[in-house]
Amino acid sequence: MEPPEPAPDVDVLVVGAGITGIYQLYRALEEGFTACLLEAGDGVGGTWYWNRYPGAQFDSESYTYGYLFSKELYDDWEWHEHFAHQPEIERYLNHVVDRFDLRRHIRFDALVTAAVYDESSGTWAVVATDGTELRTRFLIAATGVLSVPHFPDVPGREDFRGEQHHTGLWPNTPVDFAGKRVAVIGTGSSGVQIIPVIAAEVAELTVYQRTANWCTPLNNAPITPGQQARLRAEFEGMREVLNTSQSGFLHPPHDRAAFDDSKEERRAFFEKMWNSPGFSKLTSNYTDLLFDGAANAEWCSFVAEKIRGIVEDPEIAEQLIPEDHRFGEHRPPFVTGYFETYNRPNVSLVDLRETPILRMTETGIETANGLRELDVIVWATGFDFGTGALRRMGIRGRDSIALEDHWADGPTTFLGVQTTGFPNFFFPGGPHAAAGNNPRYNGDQVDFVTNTLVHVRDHGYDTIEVEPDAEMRWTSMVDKWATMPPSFGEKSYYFGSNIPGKPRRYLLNAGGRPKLFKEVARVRDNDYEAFRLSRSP
Ligand code: NA7
Repeated sequence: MEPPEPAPDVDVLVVGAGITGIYQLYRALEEGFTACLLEAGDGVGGTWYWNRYPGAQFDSESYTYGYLFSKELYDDWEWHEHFAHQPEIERYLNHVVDRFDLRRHIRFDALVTAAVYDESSGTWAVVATDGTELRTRFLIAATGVLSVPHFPDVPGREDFRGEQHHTGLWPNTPVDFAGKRVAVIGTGSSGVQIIPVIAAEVAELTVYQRTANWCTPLNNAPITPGQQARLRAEFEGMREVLNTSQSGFLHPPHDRAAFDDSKEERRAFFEKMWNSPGFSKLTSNYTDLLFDGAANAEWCSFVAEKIRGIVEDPEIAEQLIPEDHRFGEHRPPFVTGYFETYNRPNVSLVDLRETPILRMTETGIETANGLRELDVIVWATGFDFGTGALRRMGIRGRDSIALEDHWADGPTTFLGVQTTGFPNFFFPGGPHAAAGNNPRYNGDQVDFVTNTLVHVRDHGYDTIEVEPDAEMRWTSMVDKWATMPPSFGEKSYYFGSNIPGKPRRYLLNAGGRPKLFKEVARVRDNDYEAFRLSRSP
């Protein structure tokens, strides 16, 4: 007699306790699946667990980033700032996990090292570093797009005898900067958040910048009691906007193109944008900002003028003004007191295009200008975006295909949640989802995945795998929109260009949420014909 098929231990195994994974665990349990979550860290939060560096904070409004699935949850949590800092975010995510009694389903310090599909039973065998060995029917990787820190390959990095920390792997115990000689390498969103916060504490701060970014003010503030009351009263309306808006923000889109306005009107509008919160500079700016080079240049020259007005040393000001890309081509960082930091006598800027890092030594960093001695080095050098974690999890699909081989030329997906050859495997919050306020569209994906699992179960199926033509349709859409306008952002991490040797493929979905909504409706209306559904033998 044949041995019995290996039976799954759980219906759903989620990997990663970030904002997407927590929601996925909640939804799976709510629908009556047995579920377990494996998390590499020793606490919940994902991105908001690992990025605990000084100054780490949202640049989406707190109440638009948090969960919206429960009015009770919304009502019993009060955010203190329009853009919350990491400690408050981590407290919030712990609160959610405890409020919905999710913690008992989570195993911490459990980094997944292998997940192998067994074709005969339609199940996945998953192994993690805590000794976990579990068989699951459905494997859902909610491992995030910004979860594998990137360390540039600088000669001598191991020789440095001081402290070194990556912003995305920040220690749980406080780092003492007082009176130290500190370097920050990288001036993306993380670098420009930490720089102004530690500058007052350190003896000397040296910023190593390769590419200047179009930084604009975050314009954060505490939430006043009156605003708190309005946020409570207007919850339903706000949720409706956030659940349907293209970008997942509350900022209303503008209705005018840049040259519809006179020079004076444009200036006044740009001033208003400069003083508006966070991403509104992108989402509420002139309608042609990203499509008309001349409109973009107008805004950039306004921002450049602002930088010149803040930074006292004209040479440093010029170094801080981007020359090689337009606004919005790279993910725009939002700042508080960043440019002002360069007016401090203990802060200096090294332009790596003029003087690249040659090597690190036991005592510091050496460029063509000589050796700078340091006590602490902060790597704010970004992440292996989009596919980094998925390619490192030991995922083996049908016929033992490795996911990293399947995606050797870049990811191919359907809706950013499934890929051919990997039945019963989903990755909401991964590549090709949408673009904008991340939790909103990742939440859309979790809802889609959960509804799909319910469909599979309720129709008596065991396995689900996307059809190749559906995957091709979605991936072609992603690739097509990625080049509109042509070459826009090609040198950003959105295309994987920050990682040597990584295929240059667009890793977000510039078609955005509207494409996601449309395709989800099509799946539903066509009875899941985008997928092959089957029963185990
Ligand atoms: P980013 O935005 O990828 O920024 C990384 C920074 O590190 C950026 O300034 C890079 O310069 C710099 N970098 C990367 N490699 C090197 C080397 N080899 N030498 C010098 N400088 C280097 O990462 P963040 O952590 O700041 O932000 C990631 C996301 O977190 C952000 O988009 C938000 O969603 C929150 P480059 O531009 O490549 O020349």
